[in-house]
Amino acid sequence: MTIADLNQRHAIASHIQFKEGPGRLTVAEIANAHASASIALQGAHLMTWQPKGQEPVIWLSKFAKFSPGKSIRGGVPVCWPWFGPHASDSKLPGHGYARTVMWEVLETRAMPDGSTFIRLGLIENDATRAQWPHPSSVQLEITAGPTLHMALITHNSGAQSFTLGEALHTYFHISDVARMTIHGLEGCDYMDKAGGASELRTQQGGIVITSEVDRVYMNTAADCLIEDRGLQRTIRIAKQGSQSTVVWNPWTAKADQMGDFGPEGHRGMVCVESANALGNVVSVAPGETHRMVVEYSVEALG
Ligand code: TA6
Repeated sequence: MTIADLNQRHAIASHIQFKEGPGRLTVAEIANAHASASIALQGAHLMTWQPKGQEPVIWLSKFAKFSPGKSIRGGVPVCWPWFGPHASDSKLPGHGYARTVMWEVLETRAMPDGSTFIRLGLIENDATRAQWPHPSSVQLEITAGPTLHMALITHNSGAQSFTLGEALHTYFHISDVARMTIHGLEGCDYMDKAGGASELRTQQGGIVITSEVDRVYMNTAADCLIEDRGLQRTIRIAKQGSQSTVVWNPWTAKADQMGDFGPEGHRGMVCVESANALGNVVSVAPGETHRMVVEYSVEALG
């Protein structure tokens, strides 16, 4: 569908319109009374969300690369239908294929509270079915307003159960990693993957980051709070349908190696990802619909 067709069918004045973005990617631009946001149709990739009167809440690298089939550094990459490396085929893309294929706009709506709603669906093709031979569909619902609400909805339309790994791999904007503490995971067991390790540990106290952190916290449905002393704000991450929370900061060496963080770019971000990964992967029965939902909000520092 051309951008003109998208606007003809789905644009809503004072809410949402469609434009050609960087790398000629088609982008939905949301601007309403409460917030602004932008979403690349490739990967249904939310790139920005900024409530009125707030600093951006979602981090997007100034050095992100925008090109067809390439994952964008920052925003909310959709990891689906597996998280991390594929269980048996290392040739398949890390974190699944959903974030690098085209999604279509299924619906847009102006919400009664002034927020903007958009629903997108992944467009399957022979290449995706070759990687994931399970009759299924996946949609992402986004409501952008004073909070950001996202629902990743998987339906099993086949006759066999399948095992699903998933994450909303969200990059949050912070003042500086040295002025930030993450609460909500105290006492939680996690798989520590930093430096390529795989060590089972238990979280003691809040999370303070002073080197590479790559942790999959398991069996937790808890809200997380990113306490940012620099911006004098707390970002609340509430979730449903997710039993894993991933916390990641690549630190200097890994960020430099990845090449799209920019100098010291890692200092302004932290990933807190709502997921179902490792032992928390989900079995979806025939005919079942599984929803993983997050809601992000900003509060004054308590
Ligand atoms: O969620 C953390 C993680 O799995 C890290 O191990 C790192 O690979 C990160 O995701 C980013 O992966 P990407 O494929 O987006 O560069």
